[in-house]
Amino acid sequence: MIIYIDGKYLKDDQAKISVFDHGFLYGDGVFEGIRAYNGKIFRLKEHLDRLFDSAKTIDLPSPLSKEEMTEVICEVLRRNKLTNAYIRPIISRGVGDLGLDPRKCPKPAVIVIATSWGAMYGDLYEKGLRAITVSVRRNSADALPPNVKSLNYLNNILAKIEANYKGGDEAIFFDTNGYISEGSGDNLYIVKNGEILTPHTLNNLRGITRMVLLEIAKSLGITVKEQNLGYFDLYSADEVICTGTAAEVAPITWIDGRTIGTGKPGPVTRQLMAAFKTVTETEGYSIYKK
Ligand code: PXG
Repeated sequence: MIIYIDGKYLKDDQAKISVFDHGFLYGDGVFEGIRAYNGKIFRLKEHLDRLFDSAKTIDLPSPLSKEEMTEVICEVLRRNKLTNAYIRPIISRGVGDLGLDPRKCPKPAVIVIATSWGAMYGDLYEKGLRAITVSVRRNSADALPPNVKSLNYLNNILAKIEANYKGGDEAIFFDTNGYISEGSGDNLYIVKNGEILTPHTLNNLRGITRMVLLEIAKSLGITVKEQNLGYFDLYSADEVICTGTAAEVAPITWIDGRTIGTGKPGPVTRQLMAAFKTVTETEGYSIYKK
């Protein structure tokens, strides 16, 4: 595997960062998770926009422009001969001292890893996922905004740990006000009476897959409402869906012991899954065209 680090394309056993890198010491940095399908990178512009917006929010200047980052990502994919891939660009604060002051880190680091990765949930796209609402709350927007895709994912990892030991495939977060926020690595939707209801995006990550799902719903003539949602909406939903670059579009059919709807992926979910597949198969930024 070939990995990009700060201007060099290195074999994975050579690709190393310093123990003084603040991405490692403090989770001080940002990242993206992007997929490529059939030699085309899906929604690359949107992912790079979010990466740079996350970096801006934590006052981290990117050593590469978006154009340069695009070229590096394509080069990593080409060097690894990948056509279907999961791509992980990272901008870290870089090497500093043991203090947390970012002014001691003169040179942010850029890393790009790419690997082949198929469907995340295997047969659960047919069976549906079991989800657990977790007691840990999503980081509040006035502390570390969930909109920042930062290298500090401990909040999400705590949720995943809780879902794991309670026997869930995925966690469902509430925010500190008791409103539904998102999954540990995906956005959430409820289908009720043929309409899609989904939380506003102040208490979750502004998912690129979410953006695509809402576009698809619009094109299919399905009404989407962005609103606050609670336990009641979740348990009494006809269908529950989660979306993310890793998860893609996946049905949730069981939450905290309640069967959701019929207990099988519902008609709206199936329609959206099929339409999403078509979109990922048709559009994207060509890796190999030059
Ligand atoms: N919320 C959170 C907290 C995420 O991390 C999403 C929503 C969905 O966003 P996109 O833009 O991908 O539709 C994410 C992204 C994993 C994994 O291994 C998942 C993500 C990122 C990195 C790893 O499960 N999801």
